[in-house]
Amino acid sequence: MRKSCGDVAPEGGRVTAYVLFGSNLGDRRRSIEDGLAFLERGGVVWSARSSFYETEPIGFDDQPWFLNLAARGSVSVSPRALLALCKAAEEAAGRTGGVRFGPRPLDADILLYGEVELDLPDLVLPHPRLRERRFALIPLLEVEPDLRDFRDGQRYDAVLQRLDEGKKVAKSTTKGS
Ligand code: PH2
Ligand code: MG
Ligand code: MG
Repeated sequence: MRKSCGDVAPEGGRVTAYVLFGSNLGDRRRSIEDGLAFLERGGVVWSARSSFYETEPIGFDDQPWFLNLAARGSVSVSPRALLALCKAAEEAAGRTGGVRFGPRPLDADILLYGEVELDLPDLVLPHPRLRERRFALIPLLEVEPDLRDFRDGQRYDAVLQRLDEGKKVAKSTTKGS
């Protein structure tokens, strides 16, 4: 399914979407768990989630490390409605704007929404930086090892292997925040 309008909900069916959660302020694990639960209450049915990963910050170096986690869910709402849900989850976690790429208690980014391509001011799908970021590709591949970019058929694991972005990403071993 490829549509250019972010307002269209799947007709009668559901779409598989992948969401990346990130947090580098406060109780990071709690914020991500709460984010997952918030989207679930909004109708997302999660079917898989990755481990938590400790990840070196990108874009704005002088900030704490992130926890990142990717999850696969089935959704019945449009891309825009899913984005609104993600924003509401971020606000519920206490996020109030802040620096672009800077610290935040919760970030929930739609990586993929079925095979939809979108280029709206506030929502680009597939996520425009997915192929450049180890902190997104590694958790995504844990959930879906054989995933390919539907636009060119390239395997995301091959994209990851070629990437020399160099920032550290490691499975989190601690139970704390
Ligand atoms: N998110 C950003 C900017 N930088 N770095 C890491 N490691 N993980 C993130 O989720 C992240 C980031 C903007 O959303
Ligand atoms: Mg983000
Ligand atoms: Mg975001």
